[in-house]
Amino acid sequence: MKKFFFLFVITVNLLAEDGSRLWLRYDKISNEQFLKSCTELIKTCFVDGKSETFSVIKDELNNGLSGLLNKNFEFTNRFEKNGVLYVGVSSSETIKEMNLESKLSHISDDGFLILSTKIKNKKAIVVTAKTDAGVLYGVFHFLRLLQTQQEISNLNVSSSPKINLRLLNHWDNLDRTSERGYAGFSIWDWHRLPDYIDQRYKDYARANASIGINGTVLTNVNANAFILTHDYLLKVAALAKIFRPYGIKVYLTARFSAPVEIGKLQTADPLNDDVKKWWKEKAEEIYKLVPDFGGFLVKANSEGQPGPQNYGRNHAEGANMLANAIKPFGGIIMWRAFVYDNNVPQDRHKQAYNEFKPLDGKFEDNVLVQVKNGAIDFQPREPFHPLFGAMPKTPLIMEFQITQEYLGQATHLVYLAPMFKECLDSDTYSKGKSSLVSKVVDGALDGKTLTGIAGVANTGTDKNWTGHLFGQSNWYAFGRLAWNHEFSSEQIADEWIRLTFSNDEALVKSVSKIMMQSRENTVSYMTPLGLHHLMGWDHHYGPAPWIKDKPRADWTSVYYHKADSNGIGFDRTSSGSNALVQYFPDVQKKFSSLQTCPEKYLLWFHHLSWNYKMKSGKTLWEEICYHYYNGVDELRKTRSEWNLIENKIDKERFEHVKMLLKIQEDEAVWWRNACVLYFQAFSKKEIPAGFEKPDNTLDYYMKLDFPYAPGI
Ligand code: GCW
Repeated sequence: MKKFFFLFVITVNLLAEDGSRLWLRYDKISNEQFLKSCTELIKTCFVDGKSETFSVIKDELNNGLSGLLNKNFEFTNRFEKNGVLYVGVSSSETIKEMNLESKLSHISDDGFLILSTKIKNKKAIVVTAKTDAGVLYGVFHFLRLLQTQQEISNLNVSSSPKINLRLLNHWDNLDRTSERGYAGFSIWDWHRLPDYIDQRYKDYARANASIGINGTVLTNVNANAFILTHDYLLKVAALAKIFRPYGIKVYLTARFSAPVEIGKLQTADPLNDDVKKWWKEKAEEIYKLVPDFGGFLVKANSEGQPGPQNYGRNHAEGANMLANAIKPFGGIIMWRAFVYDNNVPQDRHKQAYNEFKPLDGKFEDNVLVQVKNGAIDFQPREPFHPLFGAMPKTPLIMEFQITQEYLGQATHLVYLAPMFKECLDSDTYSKGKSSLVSKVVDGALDGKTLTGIAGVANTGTDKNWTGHLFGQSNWYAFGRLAWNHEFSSEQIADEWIRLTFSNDEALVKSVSKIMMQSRENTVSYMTPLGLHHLMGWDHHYGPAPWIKDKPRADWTSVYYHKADSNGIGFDRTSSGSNALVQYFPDVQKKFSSLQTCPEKYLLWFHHLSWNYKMKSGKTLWEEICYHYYNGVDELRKTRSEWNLIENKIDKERFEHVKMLLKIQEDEAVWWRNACVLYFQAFSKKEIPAGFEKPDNTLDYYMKLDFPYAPGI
C-alpha cells in the first residue's frame, strides 16, 4: 500500500502541469497516422558536429524525438537504412556532396534549410545551415513541425531571420527585483553566481533559442554601475558561458556616470580623456572575460538617468564615446531614444524626435538608436513613433514591451502580436507609399545590415515563467516576429496553441478566438478611441484618469486626456501641440483630418466636443461609453469560450487561466466604471440607456489605493 502511494505521488509530480515546459513539451504525437509516418521517416538520427552547440542539438533531438515518437531514440553515423535525419553544417562532407550551393546562397548565417532527400541512395531528411546556431534553429523548427503535426514527407524549407539582433531586454535589478516584472523575481541569482548555476539559465537559453532570440540584455536600463565591477563581470561571464552554445550573446546596460561611481573619476564627461580611457579599459576587461560580449544598452538623460547632457554634450557625443571604446572588440551600442523632460515646454510626444532627428548621420557605425514603438510609452494602443523613417542614416532598433506594464500586468490575458504587427505594418511614407516601419527596422528601406529588435522581457522566477500562462504567447510571438515580421498574428497564435495545449481543432479554434480579440478588447475597456496613459500613479495598475498635480505634469493622466466640460482628447494638430508635423506629409494629412484620422487614434490627435458625431452616428460621449461597456461584454464571452475547453486540457492550467479571467473581468468592470464615471463628471451626460449602472461611486474608485502593487 505504501509503495503504491509513493508511486502515485511520483506520477502526479511528473505530470504537474505548471506551465514550466512552455511550448517545448514534446508529448507523444496524438494522431496515430501521423505518428506512424514520422516513425517511418525518422528511424535514426545522424548529428554531425562536435561543438558545444552540437551537444545542445543532440540533447534537444534526443529529448524531442523520444518524446514525440514515444521511443528510445537511437543515433547513428552512417546511412545504412532509409529514414536518417541528418543534421550538420553546410561545410560538412555530407552536405558538400549534395550540391546545395544554390539553396545555401539564399540563406543568411542564422538561416537554415530542411529538405527531404536521398543520401547514399537512402531516404533522408537533412537539416543544415552555415553556422552551428543556424542548425540549432533548424532543429527547433523541425521539432515544431512534428509538434504541430505538419506533413514531413516532402520537405523543402528555407528560412532566414529578417532582423539580425533579436534581443530580450531585462529590466532586472541586482537585488533581483524586476522593474515592471509581474512574474516573481529576476531569474538572475547574482548573489550565488558565478559558482552556482541554476538549471533555469539553461532552460531560459533553450526557450529563447527555440524562437530565434540571439541576445539578452541582463540588466535594467535604469542602470546600476555595480554590474561593471570585476566581481559582477565574473558573474556575467558565467551566464555568457551558459548561453553561448545556444547562440545567445549577453549585453549589459551602462550607467553613464559609472566612471564617477565606480571609477573614482571626478567626471563622466564623454569628451574627457580620462573618461574615454576608463571606458576603453573597462571594455578590455569585459572582453577578456566575455570574448563575444554583445555591447551596451544605454538610457541617458531620461527619467533621472545621468547622461552626456549633464556635461553639455549631446546624445551622439555620449554614444560615440562608448562606441569607440567597444569598437575594437566588435561590440555595439544601443542608445535609447526614450527621452523626455518635464522642464521642456513641449508635448512629450515631440521630444525624442526633436532631440534625435538632428543627430541622424552623426553616430558611429556601431551605434543603433533604440526607439519604442510609439512616442509616449507602451500604451495599449499608440500610433507608430515618428522617428521611424526619419533617421535614414542611423540603424533603429524597435523596442517593444512584452511585459504588460500598461496592459493588465500578469492578470490580464492580452495577446500582443496584433499590437506588434499594427506598428510594424504602419506606413511611414518616408520614401513614398509602402515605407513600412518593418522595412525601416529590417534595414530593407535604407539598405542597412546592422538591424535589431528588442522586447522588454516578461520572464521571472514564477514556475510558468511569465505569471499568466498566456504571457508565454507574447514571449513566443515576439521571437517569431523578430525572426519574420511577415508572419501573421493568427499563424503565430495557431502555432503557440498547438505547441502549448494540443492539436485538437476545436480547442485551437476557441483559444485562437480568445487570443485574437484580446488586445482590441483590452483597448476598449482601458483606453478606447486614442485615449492614453490613464493608469494608476507610478505602478500603472488599474484606472486613474483623475491623476493630476504631481511633481511632473507628463506623469499625470490629465496631461493626456485633457477632458473638460467642452470635450476630450489631446490636440496634436497645428491648432494644438502640432506633434503631427513630425510625421511625413501623407501621414500628417491622414491623421490631421477628422475625415481620415482612424477613429482608433482620434483622441490621440484631436480634442473634440462630447457631442462630436462619430461614424457610427453616436456622439463621442456615447461612443466612449459603448467601448467601455463592449470591452466588458466581450470579456464575459471570453470567459464562456474558455469554459468550452475544460475537458480538452489539464485541470491545472485550465483553472489557472479561469481564475485569472475572472480577475480580468472584475478589473475590466473597474476600468469601465471608473473611467465612465470620471468622464461623466465633465460631459454631464447620462450613461446611455440599456447599460448597467456602475455599482460604486467615483469617489469610491478614487480612494482605492495599492501601495504594494507589483513591478516597481
Ligand atoms: O515605461 C516606462 C516605465 C519605467 C521604465 C521606462 C523606460 C525602465 O514606467 O519603469 O524604466 O519606461 O522605458 O525607461
